[in-house]
Amino acid sequence: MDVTRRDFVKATAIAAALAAAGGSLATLSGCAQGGQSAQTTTGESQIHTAVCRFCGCGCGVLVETRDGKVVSVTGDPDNQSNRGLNCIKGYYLGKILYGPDRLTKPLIRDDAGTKGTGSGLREAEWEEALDLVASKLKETWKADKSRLAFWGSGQQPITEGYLTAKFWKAGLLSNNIDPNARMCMASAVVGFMNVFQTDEPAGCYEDLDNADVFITWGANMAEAHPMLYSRLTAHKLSGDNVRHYDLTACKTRTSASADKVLIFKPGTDLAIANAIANYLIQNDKYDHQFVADHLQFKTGSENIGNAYEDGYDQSEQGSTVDATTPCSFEEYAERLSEYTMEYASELSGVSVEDLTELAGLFADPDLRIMSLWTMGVNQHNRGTWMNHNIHNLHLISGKYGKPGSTAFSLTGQPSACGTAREVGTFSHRLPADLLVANEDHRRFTEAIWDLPEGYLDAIAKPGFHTIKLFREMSNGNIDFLWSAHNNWAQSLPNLTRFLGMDGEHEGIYNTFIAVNEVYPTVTTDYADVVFPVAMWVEREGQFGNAERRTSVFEKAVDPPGDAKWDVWVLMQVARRVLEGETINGEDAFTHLFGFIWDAQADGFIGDDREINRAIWEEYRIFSNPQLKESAAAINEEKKLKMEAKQLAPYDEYLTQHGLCWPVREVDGKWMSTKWRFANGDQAEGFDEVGIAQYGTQGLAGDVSWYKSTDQKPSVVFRPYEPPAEEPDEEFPFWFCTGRLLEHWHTGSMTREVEELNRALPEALLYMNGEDAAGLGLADGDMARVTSRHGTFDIKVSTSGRVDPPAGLVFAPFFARETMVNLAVHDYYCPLSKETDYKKTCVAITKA
Ligand SMILES: Nc1nc2c(c(=O)[nH]1)N[C@H]1C(S)=C(S)[C@@H](COP(=O)(O)OP(=O)(O)OC[C@H]3O[C@@H](n4cnc5c(=O)[nH]c(N)nc54)[C@H](O)[C@@H]3O)O[C@H]1N2
Ligand SMILES: Nc1nc2c(c(=O)[nH]1)N[C@H]1C(S)=C(S)[C@@H](COP(=O)(O)OP(=O)(O)OC[C@H]3O[C@@H](n4cnc5c(=O)[nH]c(N)nc54)[C@H](O)[C@@H]3O)O[C@H]1N2
Ligand code: SF4
Ligand SMILES: [Mo]
Repeated sequence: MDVTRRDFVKATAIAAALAAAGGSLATLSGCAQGGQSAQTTTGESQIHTAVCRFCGCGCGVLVETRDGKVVSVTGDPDNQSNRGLNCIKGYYLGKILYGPDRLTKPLIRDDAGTKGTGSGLREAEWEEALDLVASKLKETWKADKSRLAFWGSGQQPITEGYLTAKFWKAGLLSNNIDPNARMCMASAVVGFMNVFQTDEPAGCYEDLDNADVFITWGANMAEAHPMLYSRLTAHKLSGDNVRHYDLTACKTRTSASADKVLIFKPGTDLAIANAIANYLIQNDKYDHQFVADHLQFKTGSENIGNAYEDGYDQSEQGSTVDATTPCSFEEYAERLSEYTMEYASELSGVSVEDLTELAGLFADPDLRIMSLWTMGVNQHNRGTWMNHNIHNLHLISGKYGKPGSTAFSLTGQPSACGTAREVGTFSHRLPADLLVANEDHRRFTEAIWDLPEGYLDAIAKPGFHTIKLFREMSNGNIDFLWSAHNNWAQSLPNLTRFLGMDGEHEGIYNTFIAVNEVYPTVTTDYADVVFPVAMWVEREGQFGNAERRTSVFEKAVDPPGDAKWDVWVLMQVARRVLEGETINGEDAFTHLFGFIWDAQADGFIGDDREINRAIWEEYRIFSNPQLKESAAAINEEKKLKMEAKQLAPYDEYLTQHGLCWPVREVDGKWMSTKWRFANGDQAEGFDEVGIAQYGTQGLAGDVSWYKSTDQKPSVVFRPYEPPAEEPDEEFPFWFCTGRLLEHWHTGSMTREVEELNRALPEALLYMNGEDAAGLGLADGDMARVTSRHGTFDIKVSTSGRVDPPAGLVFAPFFARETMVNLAVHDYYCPLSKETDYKKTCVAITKA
């Protein structure tokens, strides 16, 4: 929907102010191609509402188009997540569409021997490329369903993820589908499931405006969540003694705003959180009322080892890691008691004084504390446990579900929360938090998808999680792989193995690989077929951000050349693969997708808006919590009578510029929920409609947290256990990897934007000055970084943009010429199966 010119001028003014502070305002006059500069065109401009396709902040933006081109992008003042703010990547968003290397024709590799060489792909027509991929998929599917897979993404729009899951799970009856969010949010998800029995981030961005204390637990918000970071610093600067403690393995730009920077040894955050919890209990400073009214306590499996071996998940140790046992508060306290300040200080290197100061904050009942975390906590060999330990602290101190007091898990990708977690693109999930292993959930899903009862029993067992999938591929056990919205050949860990560069695991050369992409990447270098697709606002879609806000981005321009919408590609392949198959006596493809695709005309039944709306309305049926509970009710009433309660009708997201689920209809108006797991009266002084007044199983209007002990949030005792690798003589440095502001992940999009590329042209190894000097390395020297898993060369910097303590080095992973993941190990958290990109041990020499 178009917004008025006045709105746009307002947005531009706000954006200009913010950009001025950052030193730049991107006008996209250079965007237009084909000799048409935006400055010389005379056509009327149009404004479209959209949402940024980069980070999980999920900033709303307004996209200005003229003569079929995007000419500017500014913050959307009416999107309540960012209220007009943006960061530098936001301002240059329009330019990502027009990079010089944009893919516009399907590509086919005739000789698998050319994989990884940077050549060997030829241009082809759609028909040939689609027929080839569909025939390979069908062949594999008919021969052995365990040998095919789809790897998706938290950058896939919601309706696209939903449809992919439906094709893979109901169409192919395969659970071999997993997203890159496995490498990103899985630990947070398992944490939420264990604590709240549902995967629902609790707080919202307004907490940033209300907290007295911010604690970043290894989150580099200044580089990775810039809009939220500016909201944090704005609140801090507003006075009133707002404090920020940056707990981190290395100093980053986020440390700049901190009153205290507490550097801890990697992995010892587990002990720090436990020491604070222990302090609260020992000093009788926990919230007695909150503990008695709302919480249950548990212990879990311990000494769970590390997922080194391919067979770990099936081993006795690996298969029992999820087990928990109820315990009393006293037992929990007893287990915590070894975590004295002295013990935590000895492990972490943070002084007893500083740890006690931190504990004192949680002990003060009047302080509102907001904990924020991202990959430092999730990409952790005990990532799920560390999520628990933060929740535990906030729960026993009663600092939960109150505006300004919350444990806030930041999401990384634009739709990590919205797509990957919501619509069932994980190997163990069905849409809306449902699980393949749960019989009732399968019945419920069958009812919505109109499948015969028992149909989905064929997929009752979870498929391959990401690392299992790529280990199997490298072992030669995957014949067909399709990926979209990711660049796995650069972003996966342990690439020396997965790309067959160890001379041992060369399965990748025997796997038929199809990739949907917008630019050439390392992954397309290994592809047998590349489908060129529409990017961002070249079609309509939706993202769900870190505060559960779903926003729609409208189609603003057409894709270039022969590029097509990912959904079009999916439907074309699905139609070919499902040909001759039936469900309930009807053509299987039409049965599953007839609501958006006309088989006779072989095309969509409507425009982008209509297709998205139709998919959304089907997905929305899954979100009725009442119906989730009882399979019997579902089968009796059947889907036509199901009335979705937690998501709004599609068009509401357009008119309201995004809504946070659970969405409720109050007096005919669809309302966002700001705080989850909150008791109504804790929210006094705040907009009443912003508070979710119900627990997991309850409905809107239920004012208690949870109905029964079973449904109360769980505090689970999780001990400190050491990282998978620790520095030794041979590999004496911690190697931490991550992000910097200007680039997005593997750089495939941001390096196509001249201004961003110029601002940060190369990936550097950030070192402590003394470490560098000790190795005879000066700034600009090439270093060789070697781990037990692989090696790469990189230029050294002691500039301090990331300023590590002695013994730790940091590098970003955006540069394909500097493949840091060749050396990063692939050991994962045994509960979430998320890998630890933060703690590989390496040796460094002059190259
Ligand atoms: N500019 C930009 N922004 C992005 C992205 C991007 O590619 N570019 N990607 C987005 C995505 S998908 C994600 S997931 C986020 C990631 O956002 P972040 O997690 O904030 O960023 P990273 O650079 O991955 O992680 C660096 C942090 O890891 C911490 N760390 C290292 N070891 C440990 C440890 O043992 N324990 C703890 N607790 N912390 C540790 C460090 O202290 C440091 O603060 O960024 C999002 N935003
Ligand atoms: N060393 C190291 N590695 C990491 C991490 C780390 O901290 N350290 N973090 C991990 C994390 S948290 C994440 S989330 C992953 C991210 O890893 P990936 O998701 O694999 O990396 P991206 O570069 O985001 O890849 C997205 C791709 O989608 C393409 N694309 C853009 N628009 C579209 C579209 O509309 N359709 C399709 N089909 N494609 C499109 C882009 O060109 C881009 O190449 O990286 C992981 N890898
Ligand atoms: S990259 Fe993140 S902070 Fe920057 S504009 Fe996009 S969503 Fe907002
Ligand atoms: Mo991520």
